[in-house]
Amino acid sequence: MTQPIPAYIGVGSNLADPVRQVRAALVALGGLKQTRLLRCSSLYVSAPLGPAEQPDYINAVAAIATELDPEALLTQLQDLERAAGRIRAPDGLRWGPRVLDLDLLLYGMLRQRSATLTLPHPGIGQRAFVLRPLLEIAPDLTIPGLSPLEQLLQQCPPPAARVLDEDSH
Ligand code: A4P
Ligand code: MG
Repeated sequence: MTQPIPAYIGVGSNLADPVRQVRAALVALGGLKQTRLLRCSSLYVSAPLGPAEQPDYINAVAAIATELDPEALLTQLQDLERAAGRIRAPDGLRWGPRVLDLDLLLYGMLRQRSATLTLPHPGIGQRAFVLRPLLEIAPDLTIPGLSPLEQLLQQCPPPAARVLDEDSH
């Protein structure tokens, strides 16, 4: 019996009713095999990072405890993306619009760089739409190799991220 590892998943969507997509993805994370959902952040709204002519994003972060190894977890996340209708074109626009994006932000304290998986996720330290929800659910979290969350957020370039007013949805 392997020891469950705490991991953090970044959830993002800017197509096909993004609020619904993100909520459904958070539920789906709770259904992954050998995995327990520990915490979910609020939903956050931000302007797109990357090409500007696409809708705003809804983002959230989930904390899980998993017995899956990192590669198996990534495969499960990609299965959920596919199930949500995401089509990953081989020549797809970098940072283009998507129905659902699930990034493995952190897997315990693991640091690795392989063809398929970089940990911590390379964007984690410069994205308010990741740092704000992380700070909400895990304020004391240490990201291997990086400054404390609060400090990263203070130095973070645009786009800014704000909590979604859930009453309006
Ligand atoms: N990969 C390597 N490491 C990881 C990891 N830690 N987690 C590989 C997930 N995937 C990882 O990802 C491309 C490849 O990265 C995968 O095959 C996997 O093996 P992808 O999801 O197919 O492509 P992508 O998401 O389009 O590319 P990229 O560069 O990962 O984009 P990001 O970093 O996910 O950014 N603006 C706002 N406001 N909010 C957003 O959420 N998201 C993006 C996408 C752009 N702009 C955004 C947002
Ligand atoms: Mg991605």
